[in-house]
Amino acid sequence: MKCTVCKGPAVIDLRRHNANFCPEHFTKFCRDQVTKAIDDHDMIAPGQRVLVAVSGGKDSLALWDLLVALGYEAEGMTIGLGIGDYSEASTAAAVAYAESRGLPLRRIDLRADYGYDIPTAAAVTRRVPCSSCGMSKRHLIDAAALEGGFDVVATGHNLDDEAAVLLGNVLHWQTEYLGRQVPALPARDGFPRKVKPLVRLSERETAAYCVLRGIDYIVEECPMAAGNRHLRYKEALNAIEAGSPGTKHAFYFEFLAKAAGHFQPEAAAAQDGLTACARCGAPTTGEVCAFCRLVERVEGADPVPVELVRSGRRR
Ligand code: Q46
Ligand code: ZN
Ligand code: ZN
Repeated sequence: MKCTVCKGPAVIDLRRHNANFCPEHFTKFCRDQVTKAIDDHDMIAPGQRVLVAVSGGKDSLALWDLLVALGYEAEGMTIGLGIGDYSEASTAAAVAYAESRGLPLRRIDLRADYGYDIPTAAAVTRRVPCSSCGMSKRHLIDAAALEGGFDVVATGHNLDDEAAVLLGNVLHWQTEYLGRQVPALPARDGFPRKVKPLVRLSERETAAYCVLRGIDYIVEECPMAAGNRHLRYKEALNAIEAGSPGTKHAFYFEFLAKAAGHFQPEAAAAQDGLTACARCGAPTTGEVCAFCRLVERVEGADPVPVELVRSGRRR
């Protein structure tokens, strides 16, 4: 297998691009794809400060590395979710990367700073862990970005993630979510600008990028995700992609080009009438935001071990 660019030995084949790359040209390919995503969707202007949401997985570490390589001033932020060994290993990977590259990393720990963790929140609220987890992460990253004066928040969602979320939103015709499923969400009262610079890269590509760049990422997936709908949608799309390379890319980018705009008025309307949370000032539809209500409910509850939540015994 030869590199499509230099004819040297290739280390990866990308069927949807009908190309093979050596390490040097694959790294360049990744940078070019991120540059194109940033340019096409006006994600980050030169000189803007970026807060990168870092989990310690391949996507967020590849994103941080790519943004720094492209010359952006990108600071990391990681949140200790308290999901047993998985969270410890995630934080360790984020810290190790930041230290090895001399990059600034902000750290929050849900248990130490807010008195709860995700398994306990899931058990007390009797909802799937990803519900309180996603909400907590969004709230804390938004708040940190605004407090720290960042221009934009960047997250490591890749093409596989976005295509799977799109499939879920289409299967259930979640029109409000469809209107918000864009790679660059503008800042609005109380919300920072949010961008997804990896939307043109697949998860196989972000993993290969990390290996070639010597980035140690946490390989295990979150134990709370096992068997969830998002993973089933990914598997379904992978099966289609295997027979027709490029399908995921077409599904997502043709949606952006031809359909997303139709749903935006509905998404915008859902944001009307937001006021500031009486406790923390974050935008909310009620008097107190969902994060403050969650903290009030779960703070001080006896910690629930990960295994109990995973096995469903507390749900
Ligand atoms: S960390 Fe949190 Fe994810 Fe784990 S509990 Fe769900 S949302 S799966 S990206
Ligand atoms: Zn090459
Ligand atoms: Zn609040």
